[in-house]
Amino acid sequence: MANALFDLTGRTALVTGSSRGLGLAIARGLAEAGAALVVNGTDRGRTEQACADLVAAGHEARAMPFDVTDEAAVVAAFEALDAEGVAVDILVNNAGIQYRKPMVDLAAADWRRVIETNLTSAFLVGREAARRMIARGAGGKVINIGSLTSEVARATVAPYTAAKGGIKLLTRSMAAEWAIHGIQANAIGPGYMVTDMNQALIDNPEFDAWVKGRTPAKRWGKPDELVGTAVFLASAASDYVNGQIIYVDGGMLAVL
Ligand code: GCO
Repeated sequence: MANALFDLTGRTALVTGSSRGLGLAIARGLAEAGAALVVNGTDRGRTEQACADLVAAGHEARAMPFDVTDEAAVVAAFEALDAEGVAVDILVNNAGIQYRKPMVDLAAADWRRVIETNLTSAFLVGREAARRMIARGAGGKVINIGSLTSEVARATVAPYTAAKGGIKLLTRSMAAEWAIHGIQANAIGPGYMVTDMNQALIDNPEFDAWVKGRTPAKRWGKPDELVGTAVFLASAASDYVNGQIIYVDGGMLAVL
């Protein structure tokens, strides 16, 4: 019974930004739970390599490189999947960038770039996926990737924080509109994870010490530690869970 509840066999998952980092770890975990994967990234070579690695590991996967901030590219990608008969049952809106600068020094163009990549893309891709999930009448799963900054702010990452705060309430908006169609929209809030995006922080002795001191687990998280929550939210085990954000943060948000 337990295995069937978490079994993704026969489902297809699109994970945006899955050519590396958290997205790739989540894509690999969903594949290991039985899902067929649509791997996405802006870099064609890296996306195709990540896809090839999944196939070499015995999983079903296809590469679909497109810019999640480009509405026309998003629509075209879903139309290409339609043409191939590929129905996205599980969408993970993971694509995101970081840009660290005090707001007084921040260019409007950089603000917009982060908001577009980290928040607007989740709307654009979510809209296309939900249109098709609703038309099919078979429900679906949307998992948005938030952050500790969906709840609290840190200086010098304002656009990222505003976007991730928006992800939390966009998730609830998706739940409000799509739950009636059997679509469960939820979010995952990773803590400080070991990723390329955070390498500069990891390499900073003061910041590294702060993360380890501030986190009850006294360590950075590993991308694979998001897989269990992702499989739960992608599976039948979460069919009555909607509009929630689950923090995988070693306890950082739970304590002062
Ligand atoms: C930063 C980090 C954070 C983490 C993560 C925490 O500059 O503080 O990049 O944003 O990546 O989002 O949940």
